[in-house]
Amino acid sequence: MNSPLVGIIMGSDSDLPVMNQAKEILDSFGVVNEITIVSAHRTTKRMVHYATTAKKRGLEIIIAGAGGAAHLPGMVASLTALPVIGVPIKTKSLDGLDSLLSIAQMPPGVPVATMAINGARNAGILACQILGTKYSEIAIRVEKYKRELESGVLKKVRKLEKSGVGRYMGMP
Ligand code: RP5
Repeated sequence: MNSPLVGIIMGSDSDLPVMNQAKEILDSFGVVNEITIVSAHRTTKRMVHYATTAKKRGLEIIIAGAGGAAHLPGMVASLTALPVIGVPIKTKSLDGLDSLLSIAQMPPGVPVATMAINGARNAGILACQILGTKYSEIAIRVEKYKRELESGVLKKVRKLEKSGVGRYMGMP
């Protein structure tokens, strides 16, 4: 079996329903990945070990999701030269704005490519786009995905223009 190219990590198992969307995208693009829990605050030594050994283990991109005081993506980015894609997880108290700002507002020199709140699906797609610059077979799958997105919308355009708003929306 090929070793994983993308590592998906998250601060808690409560992040899993969102972060699994990144895995689903990577699986559908045929990108070998691994997924696990690494908490910046509760398992700090594990985080340091994961980030500092990631490249040696063959990972090329890390997708990191966290909520609240979401330090995982930034701290991992500080420990590795691999690109880190951050996913702010929606929180109960502040709707994920806390997570978004914690991940996006990185100091100069330590970037994290920050997705939208709960944007794990886009994290998976962005990882494939980055890998596509090196692996042509992944780039071809990304291009096909984009064409499918376009044709899905164009189908709706034709239906809307043909049927009008009322019928399109199923109004009586
Ligand atoms: C963060 O705290 C995790 O990423 C999670 O989003 C949040 C809450 O964690 P749990 O209390 O659900 O384990 O570290």
